[in-house]
Amino acid sequence: MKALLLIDIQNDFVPGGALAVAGGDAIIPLVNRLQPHFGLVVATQDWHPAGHGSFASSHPGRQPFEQTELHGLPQTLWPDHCVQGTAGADFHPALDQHRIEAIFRKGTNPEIDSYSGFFDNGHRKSTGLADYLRGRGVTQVYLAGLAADYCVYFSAKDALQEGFEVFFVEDATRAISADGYQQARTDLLQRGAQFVTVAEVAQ
Ligand code: VGL
Ligand code: ZN
Repeated sequence: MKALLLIDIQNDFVPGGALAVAGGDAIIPLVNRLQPHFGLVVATQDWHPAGHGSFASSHPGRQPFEQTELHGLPQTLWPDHCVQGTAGADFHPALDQHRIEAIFRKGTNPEIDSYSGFFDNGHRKSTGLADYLRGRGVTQVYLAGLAADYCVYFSAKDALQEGFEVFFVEDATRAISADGYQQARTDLLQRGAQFVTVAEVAQ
């Protein structure tokens, strides 16, 4: 059984949003085309409280995209984004939501960031996504969404570690940094992920 994981397709990650990924809105028609080809569609949602520790605004004198440490973990500082209950945290209005059976929220703990849909960045707390997928008989996980070099990448890595066969739907993602994405891609290939296109999946 194969599942489609839609990672963080939220207003703040598309052009006009607080942490816009270039071309992020271009994936939405592709993602909608993919959905009917899966027995299960699950979404994740970046869902930060105001004042989250990953926000540059929580660290006086620091700017977005600088590197720092947050409670012992390396942390990129981000613009305020995906604040719980704001329009920026909503799914993009063009995303077809009627097949999404479950939504896993992450990033709620102000003291730790959470890129993966499975675990926080310290691998301390599980969201329950892996057990949910296993409970539904899923063995193959296809990933699409934003951003390719952060939340999609970390979700793919955890999916592999959890024993799923992983397919990265490359044209249904966009990256924050092209260099970062090349490193992520190389790492995922070494770990055994497969890279596929929408046309290959939706036929
Ligand atoms: C993301 C940075 C911070 C993502 C979330 O969804 O890729 N990136 N929070
Ligand atoms: Zn975030």
